[in-house]
Amino acid sequence: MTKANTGSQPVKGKPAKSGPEEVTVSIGSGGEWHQTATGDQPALTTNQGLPISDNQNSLRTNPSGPTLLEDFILREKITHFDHERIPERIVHARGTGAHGFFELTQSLEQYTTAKVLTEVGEQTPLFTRISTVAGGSGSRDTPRDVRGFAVKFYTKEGNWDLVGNNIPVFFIQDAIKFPDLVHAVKMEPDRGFPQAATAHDTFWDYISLTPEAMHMVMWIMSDRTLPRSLRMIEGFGVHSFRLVNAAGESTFVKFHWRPKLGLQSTLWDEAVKIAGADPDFHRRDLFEAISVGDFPEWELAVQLFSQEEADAFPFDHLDSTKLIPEEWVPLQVIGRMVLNRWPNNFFAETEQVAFCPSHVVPGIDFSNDPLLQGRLFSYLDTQLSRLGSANFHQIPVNAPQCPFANHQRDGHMQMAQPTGRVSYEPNTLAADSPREHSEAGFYSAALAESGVKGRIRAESFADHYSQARQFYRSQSVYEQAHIASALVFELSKVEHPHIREAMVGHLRHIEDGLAQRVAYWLGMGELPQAPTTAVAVQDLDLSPALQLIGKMKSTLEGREVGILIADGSDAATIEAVKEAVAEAGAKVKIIAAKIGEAKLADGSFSKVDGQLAGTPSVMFDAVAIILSDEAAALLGKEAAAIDFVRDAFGHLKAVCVDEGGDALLKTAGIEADAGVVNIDCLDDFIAAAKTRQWAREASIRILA
Ligand code: HDE
Repeated sequence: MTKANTGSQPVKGKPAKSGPEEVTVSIGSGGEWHQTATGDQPALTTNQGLPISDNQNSLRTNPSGPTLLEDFILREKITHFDHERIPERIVHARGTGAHGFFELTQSLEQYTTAKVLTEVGEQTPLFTRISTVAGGSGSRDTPRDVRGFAVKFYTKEGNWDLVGNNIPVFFIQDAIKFPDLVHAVKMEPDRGFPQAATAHDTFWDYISLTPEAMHMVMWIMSDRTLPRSLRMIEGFGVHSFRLVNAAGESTFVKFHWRPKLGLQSTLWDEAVKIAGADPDFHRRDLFEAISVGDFPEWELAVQLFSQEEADAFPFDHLDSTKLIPEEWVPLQVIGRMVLNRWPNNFFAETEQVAFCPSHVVPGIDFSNDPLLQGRLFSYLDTQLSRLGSANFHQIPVNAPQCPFANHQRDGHMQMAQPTGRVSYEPNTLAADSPREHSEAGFYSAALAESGVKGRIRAESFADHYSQARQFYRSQSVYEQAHIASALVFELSKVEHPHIREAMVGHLRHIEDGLAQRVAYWLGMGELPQAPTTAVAVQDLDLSPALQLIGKMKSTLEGREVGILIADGSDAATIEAVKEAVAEAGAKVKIIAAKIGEAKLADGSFSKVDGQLAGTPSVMFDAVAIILSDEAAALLGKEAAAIDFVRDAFGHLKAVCVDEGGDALLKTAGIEADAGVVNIDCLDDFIAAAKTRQWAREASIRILA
């Protein structure tokens, strides 16, 4: 056995080695644990490969003496640690990523040469990162915020990055405004707060002076920004892109990701409480789903349209503050994305993955959307500062998975070792060196461009309110109420009355009723004047596809039901609920005030998965309360239990009760409605659990 340092003196010099190789754990002089490598385990080494004998004590001259500068092992370890962080992304800093594949189900050969969009049945590996926008990398998962939706396809013809969001429009029309927008939304520079929030003066000040943002404002104030799970959000490429076919003809395209599980959001109060209960709610959910093989899946759909069709739209298809309603240009589903592998290492992959909208493949091209044009520059630039080297494409998660070769050389952190004397092209000295490829190579769509140079905003970009109005009016009454409440919440946090007034002025162009609602709850006496508009606001046809509620699926798949029990609960009832829920495709968690096991009425034991205070009902899509009369009386005095049922009810969830459960509901002051189902009608509970109890909302919140 390796000699253990169990005495009171620190090890000085090399310990004598004897006996068989086995792990030895011993306590050193400072009381810390030492683990010594066996023959099967690699030795702990420095970055130069030098085996380390003691990883717990630095080099000193005596027990009370100073640490020696000579301790190169200490210095290497601490220096590396000091440099472990890289600059976080200026926006989208908090993200969650996973590997997967894209499978094409319908060829777009008529429109594009891109193999990833023409080879039906081919699986293209990919890496997807979903993010919040405003918060830092250590912020929470559930603020009210847009979600970034970035996909890197490792195609046979190079990497294609589709860097989108879960909202199909954007705040601004021109990239030159982006730094101002981001400075306005981020924490205010003099005070360093608020973190991950739009509810503050600088954001709304900027927005109130940016009428083109009003359509996006409707989206971000809707429940789209409060996803239940990252598996239940849509993704949009936002801009019009171009597909270019073999004849060189181009067609405009908008990309849409649609979740297999349907859309699902939380309510604001729920999102706030989830943030406290589990700041990693979304990341954990994705991690857990992938680890049990319940792989998240999205359909990829496209909207295709010609220049002539675009010319007939009452807005400009190059304006990213506009969308093309599905009712006008239907979505064609062309494939599916499955996320099936969690990264080996968060930093190496999720943090270092570098997306650039400029990464396209032959057959996919850009449009002249001025927002997209600016993005083509910004992302490469930001990766250089974030990852610190022009060689960031050599990091495994960023490297193409097809052959790639060129004459770019050297640079910070170069990993490749190209051989030979030729590092230029054309050349006569290296016959096998890489050359231009006239067939496989990328060609930009051949477009005639002319004009007078200037800082220009197209007149066709001038209508800032019609689609905002269309969006708001297309929502259900519940969704409209949520938009109004969100605006009241956000603007109530604004300290400057003139900013609130300016915002309500904009709302008047969207819908006077909305402006009135918001003004009322903000305590405004009179409705402020609406700002003048460059063009008249149009009444576009309503688009039900813009509703969130309309896109929710009545399903329990991918969802989770919490069952609150205690000692004395009925075993058969718990079993029946568990079975019915599992059959409907949801996960079940048993919650009790006491962790470990609960002793049920028949003497059997039930495993408890979560402790009541640490596993509130906000973690679930529906709940069941199964309690003995005694337990119901006891829990009636426990705030966490009262909150559990009140929140489940208040968050419009289905609640299943036995007699004891019903008693707890009564103690909590809940008046049962159609979404509160007795255990005898388990089928009704399952049906109710597949959706939210929207009709309940009017009984618990002022919707006017
Ligand atoms: Fe981004 N954006 N963006 N953005 N964006 C970044 O790149 C930028 C925009 C989006 O998971 C940054 O690597 C400009 C629209 C996503 O790593 C940065 C403009 C859309 C992600 C940047 C926009 C997006 C980013 C910060 C206006 C939806 C995260 C770190 C012209 C279509 C990608 C980074 C990931 C990240 C610039 C507008 C989506 C600074 C200049 C519109 C999903 O380069």
